[in-house]
Amino acid sequence: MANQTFKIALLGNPNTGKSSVFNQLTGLRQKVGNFPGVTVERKNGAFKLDNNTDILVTDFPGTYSLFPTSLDERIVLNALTNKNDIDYPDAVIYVADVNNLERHSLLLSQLIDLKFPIVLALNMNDIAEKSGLHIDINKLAALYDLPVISVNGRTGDGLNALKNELQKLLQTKKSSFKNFYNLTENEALIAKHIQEKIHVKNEYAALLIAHHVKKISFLNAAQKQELLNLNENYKFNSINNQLDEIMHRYNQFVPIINQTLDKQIAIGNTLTDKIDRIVTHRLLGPIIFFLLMLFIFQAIFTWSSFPMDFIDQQFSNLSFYIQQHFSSNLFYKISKRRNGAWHQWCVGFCTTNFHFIFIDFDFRRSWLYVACSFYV
Ligand SMILES: Nc1nc2c(ncn2[C@@H]2O[C@H](COP(=O)(O)OP(=O)(O)OP(=O)(O)O)[C@@H](O)[C@H]2O)c(=O)[nH]1
Ligand SMILES: [Mg+2]
Repeated sequence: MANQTFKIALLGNPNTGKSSVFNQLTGLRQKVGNFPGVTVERKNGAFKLDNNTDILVTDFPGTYSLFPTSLDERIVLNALTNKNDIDYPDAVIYVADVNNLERHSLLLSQLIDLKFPIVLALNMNDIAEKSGLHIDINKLAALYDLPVISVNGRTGDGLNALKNELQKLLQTKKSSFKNFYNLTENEALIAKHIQEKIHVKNEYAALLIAHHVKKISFLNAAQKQELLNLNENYKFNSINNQLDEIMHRYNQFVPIINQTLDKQIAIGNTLTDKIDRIVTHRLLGPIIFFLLMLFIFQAIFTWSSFPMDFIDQQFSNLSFYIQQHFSSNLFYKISKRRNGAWHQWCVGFCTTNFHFIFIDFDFRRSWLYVACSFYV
């Protein structure tokens, strides 16, 4: 049987552990290059799922959404909306930090609407365990209609299960039945035009192209102008529509995540949660705030005078000492040959500079007073 090769994209928000999972999958066998035409690093690697299945995996830059605000995000958008892109994936491993699942679901919901076959890898479970966070993975898998696997990017736990799910996914090519965003009438009309004009199969991909015409690198100048005219004809307000879409997506996935979260987590049991509960208490909070302010006020206006006076005193002593004893030291002996001019200059230099230091101290103290009075 001939070998099959599939392209896999590792996608997710920044810092979710994509590169760690990439290293675990490829055993650090990676080729580092740049995305075409830009200097953003591109990591490609390869591994075998079995004797007949080769995987080429691309570790994409961290992305918050497919509404790009940075070059990194623009790269991801371009790769995922263009079937001819060298990195266009057959399937996606979506790496999400299980501790921030809500925030990390925005991009996931967009990928689901692009109808990629996706396996969701929930990472950072060790941290979740410590904070008592528990997610019902089966329920999440059922509600998102995706395979969901717990992994640990550092230790490699769960990676075999992830590979098994990936293998099944590549055979079935099944994407989630879920649809997180239904296009408005106007958006659907624009998307339809774009689908016909530049042969885009997926409706949501066409909408993304309408939103970001100028940022899409695979369109030529004439195509861009044509799509910009189309947007104008339909009075397409991209920014407002993006905001509405984000709100709509949150309304869809937040209830799903709430259903899969263990109730204990909603209450919060970490040390930070406990401190938060005390300092934000309706009665205790203002009292703690007042005591804290009193402490700072006291520290600045009363207690600080002890070290300040001490330092002032030490500098005065030093200055006095130099003036008293200078005539017998080496400087004096050297300067005697120059009719005392050198000695006088040294004494002058020391005294003016000590004064300068004192002024500086005073200045700092005054500055502190001004800052504190302003703050209080
Ligand atoms: N505790 C814990 N830390 C992890 C885990 N996986 C990854 N990390 C750490 O998380 C940090 C970020 O990991 P990366 O693999 O660089 O994350 P990334 O998603 O590639 O980050 P970007 O490329 O910047 O988007 C690193 O310090 C990892 O060691 C995990 O399962 N548990
Ligand atoms: Mg990375």
